Formats: sequence, C-alpha cells, structure tokens
Amino acid sequence: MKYISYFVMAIASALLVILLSLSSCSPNSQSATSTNQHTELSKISTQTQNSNTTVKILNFKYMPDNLKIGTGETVQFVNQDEEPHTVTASDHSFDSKALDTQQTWTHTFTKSGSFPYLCSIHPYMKGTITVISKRKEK
Ligand SMILES: [Cu+2]
Repeated sequence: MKYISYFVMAIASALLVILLSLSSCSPNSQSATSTNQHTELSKISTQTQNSNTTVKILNFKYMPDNLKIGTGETVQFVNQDEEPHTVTASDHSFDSKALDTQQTWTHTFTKSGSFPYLCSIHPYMKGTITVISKRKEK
C-alpha cells in the first residue's frame, strides 16, 4: 500500500509541475507578439514600397497628365527630366518640393475628389489626379 501511495503522490506532483508550466506558458505569448511584429512590418513595407500607379515627369510634362485612381491608392511620381520639377497641389494639400533627376516622390490619396496639381517651378506644367471612392463600387 505504501508503494502505491508514493506512486500516486509522484504522479500528482508531476501533473502539478506540468500544469504550472502550461499556465505560465511563455513560448505561446512570445510567438503571439512576434506574429504581431511581422504583420506590422509587412504593413510598413507595403506602405513604403507599393505604389499603384506611376506618373513620369518628362519633357516638362506629367505622363499621364490625367490619372484616375481609387481612394487609398498611392501614386509615385518620377522626374526623368534634367530639370528639377515639383508636384504641387493647386490647393497646396500636397507638395513634393523640388525633385531632382530620377528622384521619386509618392503620395497616397485618401479622399475622393479631383486634385489638380502643377509644377511650382514651371507653373504651365499641369496635371490632375481624380480619386474615386472605392466604397461606392462595393
Ligand atoms: Cu517643372
């Protein structure tokens, strides 16, 4: 009988140790935070790298000079001229400042509407970004 009770005690204490280690399960919480970090990192990388459309600036023209996009989309502007150019909203809601040759500038359009812009150095250079709300389409 003594042997059996020792045996039961040993099993019970072993179970207690297992239960305690499970309840303070640090590996689980660590993996949860690391997945959060991964999703945050991927969010950042899509924001900085992905642009939906590119507008070239070449021969003192925006190409295309009229562009339609959806809300939340990002437009990348690339200056392929030897001269510096800017992408400046007519209502000054955005401004790239002077872009050197091959310099890029991106802007994400969150609001729908028509956004005319020009080059503040050469004001005859004009373009328009038309932003259409994506919610209406759904
Ligand atoms: Cu210009």
